Amino acid sequence: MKRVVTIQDISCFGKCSLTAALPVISAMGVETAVIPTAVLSTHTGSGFTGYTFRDLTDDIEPIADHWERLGLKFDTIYTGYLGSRRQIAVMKDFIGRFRREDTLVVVDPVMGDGGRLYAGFDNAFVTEMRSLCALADVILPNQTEAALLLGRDYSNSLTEADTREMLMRLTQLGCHTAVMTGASPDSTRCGAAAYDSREDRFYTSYGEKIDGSFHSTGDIFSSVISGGLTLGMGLQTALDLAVGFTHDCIRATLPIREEQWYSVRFEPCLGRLAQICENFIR
Ligand code: PXL
Repeated sequence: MKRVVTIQDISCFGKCSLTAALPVISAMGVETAVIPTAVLSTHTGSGFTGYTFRDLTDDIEPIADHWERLGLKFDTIYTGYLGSRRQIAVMKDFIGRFRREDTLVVVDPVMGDGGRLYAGFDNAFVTEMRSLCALADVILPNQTEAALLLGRDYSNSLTEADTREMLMRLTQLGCHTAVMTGASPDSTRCGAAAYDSREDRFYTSYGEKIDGSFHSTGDIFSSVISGGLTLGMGLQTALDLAVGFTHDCIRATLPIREEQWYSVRFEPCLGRLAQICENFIR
C-alpha cells in the first residue's frame, strides 16, 4: 500500500489542512500518516478571529527520531501550512532524513490568498519558504503564493502566457514541477496550470469558473494531487482529477453556502473520488 506523510497544522474546526488532507488522501486508497505542526481552534481565514494557536515544533523532531528507529518509509512527503520559519527549517531536516531515491516531495507553500499574506506571516517567512520549495519535487502555489515566491506584485488577471512564464520561473527555485492553482484562461473557466521542467512541458486543466472564494479548496486540491501522484498517475491525470474534485466540492457547497462559509462540503464527493482511484491502486 502506498503511504504519504503529510505535515501541516490541525485546525480543530474549519475543514482545512489535516482535517481535509486526511479524509481526502485516505479515500484515495493511500495510507496517510500525519505530523501536526500546530493545533488551532479554527483556521485563521475567512472571518475567524480569536483562534487559539499551540505550536508543536518541539514535537516534530522526537516523532521523526522514533519513526527513524522504526524504519518507517514514505512514498510521498507532503507539507502544507507551516506556522513559523523555524518549522520550515525543521521540514528541511525531515526531508533530508526521510527522502529516498524514489520519494516524492510535494510542498504546498501555504502563505496567503487574494493577494494578501495570511495572518502571522511576513517577508522573512516567504524567503524561508523559497528555500523549502528548492528541496521539493513538486510545488503547488496559488496565484498569490506564486507572486510572493517570485517577489512580484500580485495580479488576478494573468494571461496564459503570464502563467506559463511564472511556472517556468518557479521551477528555477529548484523543484522540477510547479503547479499553479486559480489559473484562468478566460472569464468562463478556472482551474490549474503546471510546468514540468524535466520534459519542458506545460499542462492545464480547467472547469467552469464559479464566482466567489471558497476557503480550503487549495488544501483539497493539493491533497488530491499528492494522492494522485503517489498512486502513479501522470501529471495531466492528477491535475484533471484534482480540478474536477475541487469543482465538485464547490458545487456541492453552493446550495448551503451560508452554512459552510468556512470551507467546502467535500464529504459527499469522497465516494466518487475513491471509485476513480480504485483503478490506480496496485
Ligand atoms: O487552508 C490553508 C490554511 C491552513 N491552516 C491554517 C490556515 C489556513 C488558511 O487560512 O489558517 C491554520
